[in-house]
Amino acid sequence: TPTALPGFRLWPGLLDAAAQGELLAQVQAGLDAAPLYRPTTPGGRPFSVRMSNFGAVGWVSDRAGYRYQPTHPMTGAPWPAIPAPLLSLWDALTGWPSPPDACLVNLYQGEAKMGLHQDKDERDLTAPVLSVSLGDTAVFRIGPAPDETGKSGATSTVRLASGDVCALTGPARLARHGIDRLLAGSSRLLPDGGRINLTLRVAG
Ligand code: MD3
Ligand code: FE
Repeated sequence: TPTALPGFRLWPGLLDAAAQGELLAQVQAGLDAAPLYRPTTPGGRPFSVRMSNFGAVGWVSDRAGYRYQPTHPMTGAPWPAIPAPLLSLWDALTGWPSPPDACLVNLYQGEAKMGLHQDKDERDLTAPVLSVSLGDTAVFRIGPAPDETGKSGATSTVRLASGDVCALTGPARLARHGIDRLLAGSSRLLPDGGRINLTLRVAG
């Protein structure tokens, strides 16, 4: 189980309904300036998740590969600022000495999912990642990083509900993880249903 995965910490329901609503309003305002779009893999396949970013740099994927860049790939504009409540959470929960410079926004609707992967595109892989979930509950899958021989350990699942916050530090930072599916209709936070995940990183 993930409790046996050192460096994975989960705070279930850390954000109450009021805090979720305030954060969502700030996220929606940011998305007005930096619209969600559907990236493609380097191989040209569209993601089922729609994405945008806040912060000095944002994670993008296209035929040229995965990278962090300072502008929105469709509008060319700089990404909006990271909402203040997220920066406060980062300080309170991670204790990391520098602030995050990237906040990836993932929107899951319907059958959207994210395959097992590792996050390796950030400059400093010792810095934590902090994730905040809003909307429908997701089935999150996580397992240890592959060992020296390339062998991967068993994965297990954890439900991530609206208002849950999790941190990935130390050995969990390179864990394999993904989103299997949503539990449709489990939250009424998003007007059109679905789930928004916000991940804070030190990327640049
Ligand atoms: C474990 N997002 O954006 S959040 C991603 O729900 C990503 O949208 C998922 O995987 C989502 O890269 C999972 C929880 C999470 C985020 C980052 C991690 C778990 C992580 C980085 C390393 C290990
Ligand atoms: Fe990830």
